[in-house]
Amino acid sequence: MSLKTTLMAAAAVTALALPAIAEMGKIRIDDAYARSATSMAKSGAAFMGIINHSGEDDRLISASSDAAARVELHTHIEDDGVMRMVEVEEGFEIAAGETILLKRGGKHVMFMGLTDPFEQGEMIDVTLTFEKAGDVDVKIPVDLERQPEPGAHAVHDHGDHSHGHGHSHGNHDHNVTN
Ligand SMILES: [Cu+2]
Repeated sequence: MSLKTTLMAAAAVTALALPAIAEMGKIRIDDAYARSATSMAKSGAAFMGIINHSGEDDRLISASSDAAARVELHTHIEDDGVMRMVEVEEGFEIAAGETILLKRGGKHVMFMGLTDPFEQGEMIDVTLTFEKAGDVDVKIPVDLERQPEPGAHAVHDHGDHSHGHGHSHGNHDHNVTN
């Protein structure tokens, strides 16, 4: 190859590569959806994949939305054999090039004090704030019909505890994510 064609080939590659880089955000949100347990629920949750395309480790540190009075980052922990959700104040770390999954029975974005009940097909505007990438605005569709992914700790769903044990279910609010 002559020097001239080499330079032209290099220029062509650069011209092709630049728009792709410009379009590719450092953070990509994949397959997001939001739900609440019932149409009367005062709280809901959102689930998604978060892909860190940047070359550096990042961290989702907070989320905000007009859809609820408070938006928190939560996960589930097992406490005495019972799954319980807790706020994760340090947020969710996403190593460079890695993907984390927010899913039923695990990490999630929690909406507390819904402005309006979630309605099927409605879009929720959410701002995810990352330590390095900054604010990422996402529109998250409400999907009340979606079933938990396989392996999403369905065994910890408390639905079948209501069969004849007669104990109180007063703290079942956390089931909203299951
Ligand atoms: Cu929660």
